[in-house]
Amino acid sequence: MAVGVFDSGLGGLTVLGSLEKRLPEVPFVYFADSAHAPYGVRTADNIYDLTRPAIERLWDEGCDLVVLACNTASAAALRRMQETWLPKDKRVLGVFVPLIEALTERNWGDNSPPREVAVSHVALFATPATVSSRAFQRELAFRAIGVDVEAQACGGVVDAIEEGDMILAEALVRSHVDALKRKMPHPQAAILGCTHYPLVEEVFQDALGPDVEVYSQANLVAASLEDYLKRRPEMLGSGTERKFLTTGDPKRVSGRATQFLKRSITFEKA
Ligand code: DGN
Repeated sequence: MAVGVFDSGLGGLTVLGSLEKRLPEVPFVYFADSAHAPYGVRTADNIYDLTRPAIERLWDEGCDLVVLACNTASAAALRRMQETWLPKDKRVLGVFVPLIEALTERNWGDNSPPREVAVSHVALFATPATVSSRAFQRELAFRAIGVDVEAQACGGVVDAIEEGDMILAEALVRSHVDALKRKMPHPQAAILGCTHYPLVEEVFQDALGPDVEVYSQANLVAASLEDYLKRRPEMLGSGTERKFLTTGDPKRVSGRATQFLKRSITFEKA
């Protein structure tokens, strides 16, 4: 049984890269809904309607466990799926809870530094759909009481990355960080709430300055999946199978993916 990894496009590859490092003996099937990317400007209903068939396609590949390596889909569709649709023998995990847990642990965990240095001003960077869903802010308010969150919807960044236009992506990141700083001049931490953003993490860090702790998802999600699989060994397959599916043009998507993961990746038509 392979683990399915889903994103609207290439961003989930940042999560897949960390999953492969941490769980090299687990087979993975990656699904990129490139024909419909970006999801960040779509309505919640539309995102739900697109995410469902993608998950079903991963079930057809034998993936009873699917990681939604997409904050936009996790924010817009995951809870509704879990409440109304998912059969008992299937699991779909989202990506933002591990991040929020890391922040909560940082402030209140056993190994955390003393409370005086707790992080209380947090910047959240995510797609317009994730920001307007308020899913992050809701989870943070619920788990990390006393943390002040300022969200910045980063329009255009995912599109620029999908197009491979890293100069535009960098310029957009800098302007979104400036916009955030006008609302919250001194954030102590920043959450990169989109799986595409680790591809421009250095730009975020540079624009925010060295004193801001940047929380990026890929490693946190991989650690959380490893933990989950230890508790649910029946969901753990073995083998090193890697399969890459896309609803877009496989040749074009393979080219971009190869560039991002820095190894040869071949996508097939989903
Ligand atoms: N990587 C997706 C996320 O984490 O939200 C981007 C979604 C999109 O298509 N804009």
